[in-house]
Amino acid sequence: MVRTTETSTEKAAERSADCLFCKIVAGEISADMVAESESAVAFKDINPKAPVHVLVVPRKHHADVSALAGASPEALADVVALADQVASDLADGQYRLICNVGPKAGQTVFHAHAHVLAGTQLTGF
Ligand code: D5M
Repeated sequence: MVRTTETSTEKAAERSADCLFCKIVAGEISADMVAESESAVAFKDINPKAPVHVLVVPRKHHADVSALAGASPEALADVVALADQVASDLADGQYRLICNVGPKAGQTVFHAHAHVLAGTQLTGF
């Protein structure tokens, strides 16, 4: 099926009021930006767990990566591609990619994001 118009789900996903990462994407709250693409931005985590700890965030609002995957697999692929680029630019291209989905997984910010951890020998899981 050829889609010629945005679905209502996609329109609703543009932005969510009071979402911290929507405000960072919009430039209303500052962050240490390291990379960007058409559909995603990457900035340093405020509470780093590794020498390189970057969050890759889709520009459009989705509550978590599960919602992002359902609404826009292409945007999820863009998040992974930007994470890969960040790991090559800021480290040696070896990295761990973590997506927390839901409070039980430790998600605290309910705008989809991927943690890129790199720059050291990572242990544990
Ligand atoms: O990860 C949410 C992450 O978001 C957590 O590691 C802290 C980070 N965070 C929170 N506020 C900021 C700002 N203002 N800048 C950069 N990073 C931030 P989660 O997977 O939801 O637990």
